[in-house]
Amino acid sequence: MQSNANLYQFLASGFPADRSKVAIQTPERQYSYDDIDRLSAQYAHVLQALDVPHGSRIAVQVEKSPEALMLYLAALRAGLVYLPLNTAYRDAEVEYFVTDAEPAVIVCDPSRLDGMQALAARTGNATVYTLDSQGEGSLTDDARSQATAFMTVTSQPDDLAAILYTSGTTGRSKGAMLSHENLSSNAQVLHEYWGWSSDDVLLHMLPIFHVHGLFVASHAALYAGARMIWLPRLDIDAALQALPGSTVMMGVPTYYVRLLADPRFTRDVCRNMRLFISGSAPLLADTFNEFRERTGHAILERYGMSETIMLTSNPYIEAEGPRLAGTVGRALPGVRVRIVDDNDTEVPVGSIGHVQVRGPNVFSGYWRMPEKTREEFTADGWFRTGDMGCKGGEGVPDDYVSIVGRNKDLIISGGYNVYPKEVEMLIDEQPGVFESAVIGVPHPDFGEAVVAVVVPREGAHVDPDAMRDSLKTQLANFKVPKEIRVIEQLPRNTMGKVQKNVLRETWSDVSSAT
Ligand code: MCA
Ligand code: AMP
Repeated sequence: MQSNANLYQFLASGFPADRSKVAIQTPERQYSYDDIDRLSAQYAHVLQALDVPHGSRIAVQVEKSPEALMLYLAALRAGLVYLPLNTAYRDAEVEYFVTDAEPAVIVCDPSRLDGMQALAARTGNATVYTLDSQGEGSLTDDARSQATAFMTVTSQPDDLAAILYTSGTTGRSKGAMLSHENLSSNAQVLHEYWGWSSDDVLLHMLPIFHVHGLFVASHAALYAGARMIWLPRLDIDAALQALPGSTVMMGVPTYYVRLLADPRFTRDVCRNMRLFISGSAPLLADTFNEFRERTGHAILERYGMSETIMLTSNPYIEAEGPRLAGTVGRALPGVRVRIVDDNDTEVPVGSIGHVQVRGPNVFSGYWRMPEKTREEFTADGWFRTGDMGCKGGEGVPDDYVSIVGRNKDLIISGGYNVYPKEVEMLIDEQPGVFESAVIGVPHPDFGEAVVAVVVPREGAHVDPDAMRDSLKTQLANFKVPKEIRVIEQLPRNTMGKVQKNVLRETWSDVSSAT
């Protein structure tokens, strides 16, 4: 018999023998592993009935719900390529993704149906369904009458499972193409490395339109046959209630900062926890230390990207080494990480250089961007992450990686990526603007906050409040600058390049007030 590399098949191989076991528990109801199998089958039938070619894309912009997860699993089962979209994206942003990916199916919140149907008609006539935060909508309506068994289609290891858009330095988003094998190999490695078992209870509060919440968290729990306590978003009151019954939590650093800010978050609340994992942005040593003092737990920091899923992790098992603040640990089994100079030559331990990686988890390229793909891989097949890092260093084992900066102009705010170029291009189109620079400055809650520095045209007046209001209609809210400062000219070096480091130093305290 031909073996099936379909990611759903892989995940389902970890489902518990007793399928009546609870897989997902929300404040309102619970879903067993049987429910997962049956509901994803029903959605898969709806998708299959559309009779679109294997590998067609399905773009999904919906609120987090268990049904949204079933839809993702259904897309895998039906052989479609899943394209999750942040619910904060505005129409103009969504239009770009839909135009670029040409999905055959779009699923959106009912509130966006009219706009999405018009967009579908303009860009190629995708079939549009709705799914709301309660799991209701036209998709579920159609699914109800479908059979509850579905023969998952056969996929090859290299077949695409998902495309994740990650913004580009030119302001144009790139779709990272992830295969069934990229995702299943990483899930398998994390399962073993982080010691997952069917006894685990994962507190799942992350959004499911990014790698962290969708792939790292959900895959780990499903493949372990574990239970997920499923909250629609980070909610500290709900988290404090759920933590005593949980064993694992994942979050971006802001999640840990907010937990620590609440005096009710105590060692006792964490009494059944075995693991807190942080990623997507740097975890401050202060947060790591305060967390350990308060709870007795050393947060495990790991590092990854949309293009690669997870790359490195601090050790889970104490005997394998300490969890060190400021480092992202060792390359995961099967993953290779090297630190190189500008000529792609490896630098000595302790020296800073470009982080390059390879492994079965690394994507095959950017959707319809062969040139960009070639640029981002070295001749000998290593992927250029755009991060700067080093191995080892003072008091750090030689094989631990630390991320010390970025070669790409990128701001990470509350775990969301903001590419300054995209925001600058929009600001520069605003009335009265001559030029602008967008920078990230330290922020106590979001890690970094977006700040714009704007130079008006001669004689023109720029109103920062009006500009923010205008930007809010075109950009996802987390990309809108928290502060807009008007200045006479941007600092430039002798080559004429804007000195963002100078701007960052000048404006580093502006966001403390926001
Ligand atoms: C919300 N706001 C933000 C952010 N989120 N501003 C900056 N950065 C943010 N991340 C703004 C809104 O615009 C709004 O402002 C105000 O904050 C309140 O919005 P609200 O929705 O209530 O915020 P929240 O619910 O408190 O959300 C904050 C959050 C959320 C919980 C930190 O952003 C979040 O869940 N982040 C996780 C992101 C994530 O999953 N990243 C993983 C990427 P206004 O009122 O002015 O509109 S995967 C990845 O990076 C890689 C591969 C990896 O390694 O994992
Ligand atoms: P994304 O485009 O969402 O895939 O973001 C990937 C980027 O997030 C990486 O290239 C890093 O710059 C950053 N990142 C992820 N995890 C960490 C971490 N633990 N520490 C520092 N940066 C991180």
